[in-house]
Amino acid sequence: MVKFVHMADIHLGNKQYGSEERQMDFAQAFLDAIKFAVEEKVDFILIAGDLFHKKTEMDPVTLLQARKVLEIPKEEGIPVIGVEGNHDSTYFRDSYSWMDYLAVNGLMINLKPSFEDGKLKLEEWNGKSGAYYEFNGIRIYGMKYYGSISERIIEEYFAKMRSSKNTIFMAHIGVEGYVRNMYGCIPSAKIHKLGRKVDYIALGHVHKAFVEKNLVFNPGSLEACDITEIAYERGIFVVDMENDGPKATLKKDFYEPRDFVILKYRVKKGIEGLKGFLSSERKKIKLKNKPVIDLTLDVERSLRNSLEEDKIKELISEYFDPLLIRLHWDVRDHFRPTMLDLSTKESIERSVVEQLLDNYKYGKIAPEVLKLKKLFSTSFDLEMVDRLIDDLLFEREDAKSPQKDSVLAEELKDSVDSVDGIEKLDLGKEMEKSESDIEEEEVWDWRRACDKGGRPRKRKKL
Ligand SMILES: [Mn+2]
Repeated sequence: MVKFVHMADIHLGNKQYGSEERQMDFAQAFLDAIKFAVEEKVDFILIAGDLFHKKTEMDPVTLLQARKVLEIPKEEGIPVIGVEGNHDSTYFRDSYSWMDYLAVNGLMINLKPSFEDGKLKLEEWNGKSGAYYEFNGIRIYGMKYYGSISERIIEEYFAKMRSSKNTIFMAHIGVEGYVRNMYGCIPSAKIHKLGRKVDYIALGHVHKAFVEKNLVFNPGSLEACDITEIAYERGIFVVDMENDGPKATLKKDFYEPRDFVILKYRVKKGIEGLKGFLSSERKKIKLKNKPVIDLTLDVERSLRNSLEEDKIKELISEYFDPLLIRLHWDVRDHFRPTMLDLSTKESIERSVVEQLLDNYKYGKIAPEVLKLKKLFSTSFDLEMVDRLIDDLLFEREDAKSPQKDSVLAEELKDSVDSVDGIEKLDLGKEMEKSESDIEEEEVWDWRRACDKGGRPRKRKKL
């Protein structure tokens, strides 16, 4: 019998609200989860994506946190097997990720497929790369985040995976219906189809725990990455792989998550009323640690200026001893705004969005953003739209990085072209070369560290 722990969405390096303490929280949660797994004497640990919060800017503290924690299972000889999430890598381009870095340093196994002539290949982990890993007869397939083409890639996995007992499929992908933001999610049935070939589907991406038919398992994030996630159930799965299927338990008590208190107060007179409100709210809540206080003040414009933020924060501190305070103002006017007709509304919206994007030098994508906004305004949920826009900006920021030079061009082209159906990037000057000009050459090349299958690079003869 094999025993393992399945976790996901660690988000190391998430300096939430600019707070270093919050960054520590995320690392503490990871440390406690890993320590718990080691104490449980598991055979291996699965991390189903989003180990890190940011795919590019790595800071020394975050890297140290990852290394220090992963050294614990390494010393115990417990393999940590992961896949990259949308926060760990870009899916439209095959670049070296921080999880690759950890893999090269022997701290984890980072599973992903390779592509040859546009065909997906599932190869065994060779110490550097591979799409599956074998442990005592258990085979674990890993699929990194593929965004909008996930459904297609899953089909290819399905076609190529072995069909036998004791098979695990791990991927960073969401199942539709659990959270309002469906970005990166696919219909449940598409995932369940894999059940014909595998016994345990280890997912990550949706920050809320769920289980479907003792087959699909999603543990949720370790910490709340967003105020909307506070009420979600989350944890890590402890799983015994038995002959009649997996026996999984969602564990939550290995770690004490940060407390959040969300308050909304309508200011009627002045600060006096707020005192009473905070005092009575404080009595209602049991706190385990210094909380994040999120207070929205609903106030009429005429009263707004009489309220000083510092005073309010002082009051909150008195009652809650918070880690940090988030104040939001909901300022109302006496008069009702005139109703605008639809086209005026649209043009105002357009100029606001354009201006906003221009501030970040993203003016060019304003039409796309507006399109998205319009698309989603039909099933209207502003928060979901905003998160989508956020994701869009994130991808763009990544694409802007100055790596598109000639050295990487060839490699980039390989990886982009290999997955047909993805929009092809125009990489400019296609190098003219005949077969005879190219020879396989052993060169010391840092890129070989993550070269799939350790194939030698092809180099042009001088
Ligand atoms: Mn995540």
